[in-house]
Amino acid sequence: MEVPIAKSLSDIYPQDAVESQTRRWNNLIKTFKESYGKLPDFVSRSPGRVNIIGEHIDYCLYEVLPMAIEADVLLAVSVHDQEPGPSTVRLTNVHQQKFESKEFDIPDTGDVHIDSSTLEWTNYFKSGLSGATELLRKKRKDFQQSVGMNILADGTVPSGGGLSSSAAFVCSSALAVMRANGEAKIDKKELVELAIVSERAVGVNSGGMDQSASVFPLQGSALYVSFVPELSAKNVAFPELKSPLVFVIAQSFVAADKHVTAPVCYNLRVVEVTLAALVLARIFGIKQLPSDAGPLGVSLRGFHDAYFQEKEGIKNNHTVSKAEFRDQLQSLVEKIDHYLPQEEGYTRQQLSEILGMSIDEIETKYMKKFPIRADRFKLRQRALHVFGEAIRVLQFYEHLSTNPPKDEKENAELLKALGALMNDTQDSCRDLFENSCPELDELCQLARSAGAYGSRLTGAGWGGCSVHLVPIDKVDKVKRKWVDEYYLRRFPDMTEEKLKEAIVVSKPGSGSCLLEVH
Ligand code: NG1
Ligand code: MG
Repeated sequence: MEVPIAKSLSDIYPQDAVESQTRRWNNLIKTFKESYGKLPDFVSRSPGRVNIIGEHIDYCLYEVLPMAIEADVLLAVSVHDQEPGPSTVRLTNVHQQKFESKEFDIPDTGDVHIDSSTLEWTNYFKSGLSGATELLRKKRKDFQQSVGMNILADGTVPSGGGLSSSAAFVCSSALAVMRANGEAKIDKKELVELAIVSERAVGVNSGGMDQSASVFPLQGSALYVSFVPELSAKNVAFPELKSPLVFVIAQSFVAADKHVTAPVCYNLRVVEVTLAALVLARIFGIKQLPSDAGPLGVSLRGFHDAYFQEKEGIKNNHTVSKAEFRDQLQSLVEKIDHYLPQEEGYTRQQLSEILGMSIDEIETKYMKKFPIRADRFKLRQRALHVFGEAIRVLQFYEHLSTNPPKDEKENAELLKALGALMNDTQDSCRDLFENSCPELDELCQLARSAGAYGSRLTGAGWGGCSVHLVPIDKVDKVKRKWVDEYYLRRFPDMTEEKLKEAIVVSKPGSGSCLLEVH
């Protein structure tokens, strides 16, 4: 499947957004002309995403269900004709005051140096550029160095907010570099895979959900993303409903940027779920966990598949039915309950005894790649969340795949069932995975009290965004509740502008695309 070339903005945005997006587009083109004295050759676009359900399980290689949102990153680009010597890249941003312009040369080697110790907005472009350069070298034996470019960026995905601003930027950058170097047809899967590798280069070891949800989606559908046996994505259309599914996204405004919380939180969870896989393999006598795409080389999914292969002779566990897979997960939840009873986290010493490895070996193999600080590792809670969450994703998927409700009553029952799964995810994130925070818990409680069917944090958590499934006739009531009892109370001097950014009603949007500029 190729990245489409949009003929007009109504190919990309929902009808009621076309007018405002046209104004934004005209401003982008005008500002580009002012900055670089000519029209851009093309614009590359990649949206942010909201994860509907399936939290912190993508790097465990379990399926997730995100959707693209309207907010996105637009990169207007003009290509330098290739003069000999280093090619220059100029980057400016429509939000001049926030993101200062940058210029850098791509050396003759074509290699791009990324200093991921600084939180430079252009690092995301550089990571997309280095990923695309690598892919182009694979595709063309003589490819060495990308052409130079003049770029104007306009991003509307709030950063550090759990809506994958980073993935949107990396994907739109990689797409721009591929197009600037003459790739007419760009395969979506190749683009996602290069974006996943690129984003890891800027220091966050993401699972791959964000990049998939930014590139693959078709308008009006959610995306069922699978990571085994390899990355794949399937559009899942929402059923035609009398009262449509409205997802409302609310910012907590608690800064959850993973570059800040990562050493303490996000990457610690990656270590904990990896250790859980290793310990479970040991407990159930699985000699060798298969190495897989997990950020640290093994995953709970890898343990899951190895367990059923060894205990029930299921050679290729990727071919079992969703119902059978769910039963397997349910049986794993019961096993954890019994075999991983320790509530307080496991110490390095205990891990060393269970795994038969020295503490030094465990640290070198699993705690060096991403710096973490912890004395105990809560294997039980993290594994219970992951297996339970994988079950909820399957249940949510099944609800979406049943035939559409035939009357209001069935319609409401479907929305209630979807919402209940989202509420269960929030409870599991709060109590087992411990990646919520009081502000997110409050936003969820307020929304439910005002009529939301389901409310949960979305993205990494520890702040950032929440997502709510709200009956269309309750949206205003939910917004009012938040403004009165959350935003104005916690941020009394919040401007109207900021409030507008706080709450976003989002319909399932379309993924990456290119736009020609005439
Ligand atoms: P956010 O916080 O939206 O960037 C992060 C990861 C995802 C996934 C979610 C938790 C990155 C770039 N993305 O999403 O892969 O693990 O947390 O489900 O780290
Ligand atoms: Mg991100």
